[in-house]
Amino acid sequence: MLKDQDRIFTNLYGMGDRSLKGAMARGCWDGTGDLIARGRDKIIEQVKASGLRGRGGAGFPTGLKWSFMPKESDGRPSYLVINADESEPATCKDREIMRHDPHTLIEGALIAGFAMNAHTCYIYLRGEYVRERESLQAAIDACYDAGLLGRNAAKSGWDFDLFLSHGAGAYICGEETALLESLEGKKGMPRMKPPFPAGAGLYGCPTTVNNVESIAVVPEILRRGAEWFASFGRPNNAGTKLFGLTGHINNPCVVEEGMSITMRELIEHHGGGVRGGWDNLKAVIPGGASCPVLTAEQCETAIMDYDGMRELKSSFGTGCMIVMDQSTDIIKAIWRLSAFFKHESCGQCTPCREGTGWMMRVMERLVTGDAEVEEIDMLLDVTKQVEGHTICALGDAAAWPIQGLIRNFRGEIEDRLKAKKTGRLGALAAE
Ligand code: L3W
Ligand code: SF4
Repeated sequence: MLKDQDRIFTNLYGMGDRSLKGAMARGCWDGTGDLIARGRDKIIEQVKASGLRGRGGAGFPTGLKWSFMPKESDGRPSYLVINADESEPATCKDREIMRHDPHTLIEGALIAGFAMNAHTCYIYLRGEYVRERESLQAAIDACYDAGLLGRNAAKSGWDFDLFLSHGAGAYICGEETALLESLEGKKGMPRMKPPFPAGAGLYGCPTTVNNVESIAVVPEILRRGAEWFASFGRPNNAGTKLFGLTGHINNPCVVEEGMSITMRELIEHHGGGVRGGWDNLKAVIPGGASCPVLTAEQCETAIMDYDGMRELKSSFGTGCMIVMDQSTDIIKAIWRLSAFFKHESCGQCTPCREGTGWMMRVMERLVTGDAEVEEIDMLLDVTKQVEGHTICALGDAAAWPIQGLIRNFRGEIEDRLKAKKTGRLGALAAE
């Protein structure tokens, strides 16, 4: 278990004064100018050495991403964009940072902006995050008043402006290039990659898009040292991490722990256990709607990190899980995700626009038991036609949960279809 003194996010251990004064009392903004004085290369080197990987879902190495930005300006400005469009079902970890610890994010933005030669940063907020906007805006205003933002920010010699931009409720705007389109005032539709944002991002200029948590941990990494951060978790899976626990557990929460903690430890120690006890566990979606669902047996020893989830043919995603007990209709639960992805598809590429609808409709027939058994493989085939054939990851995200369901719960699907044929479906539901 992580010790309190190793937790970065203060709200989790009861020191939640979010004012600038409160943040400073906790060590935030302490010697920020000195951290920046270490220089661009040194900062990026330390972020690389810390092993920090992007906390938004893809886990791309943060220091490496920063190093893609041009060191010198070619006449175009560079931008830092913080992805606060936290819309993944069951994911609400960044919300905690913005509500309770906005200064960790703002200080991180200044340091990251300097490291990437960016004088301007935009934080793109999920449309529903009204209270978070208020909390962040109050913190930003306080920073401007105190000279921590604006000209010669925090006496670092670096001019740095930070603006909030509020989304309008579209999930797809969390995809980094759709987000950039939306920031530019256009419809939030993903762009083809490459070019990656580091080459041509906001207004065609070099841009790095990072998740809130990825940026907010940076000041502490620099203060305490890359080795300190890297000491948590396994190699390739380093650091402390915000985990979200939702669903059929006794104590839904967001908690900071070291990476590579076991799923069982998280659920039992922080989540207060599965409703009805561990033996009542049926399945867990480990890190966001796109992450294939795991069986109770897999969860027994599952390690919550990138490699642990990959070994189970799932993914770590945002680290925010949905726990489901035996009362769950797992086919219906995954159908619900299919309906979500169909609704959120931006519709610009055919495999996703048409495929999400097809997948949802076949899933619907599996839920009611009206499909033929052969349709299970047909559905699997449709997911393969969508996966990897779309502009952005939403197509993959829609395919993976269905693949996980078929891989891990095929027997349950087949039982339902057979039960419908033999008229036993109603009886089964009552069992
Ligand atoms: C330069 C290269 N940059 C990659 C950059 C790229 C991006 C980052 C990761 O999807 C996933 C998605 C969701 N040169 C580069 C390069 N980059 N190669 O690295 O890129 P990528 O394409 O691997 O992922 P992505 O498009 O960012 C994110 C999954 O996360 N997810 C989470 C979703 C929701 C939230 C939320 O609500 N907070 O994050 C959960 O699983 O499905 O697969 O910056 O530019 N050669
Ligand atoms: Fe839009 Fe779906 Fe294509 Fe992504 S995969 S660009 S959401 S249609």
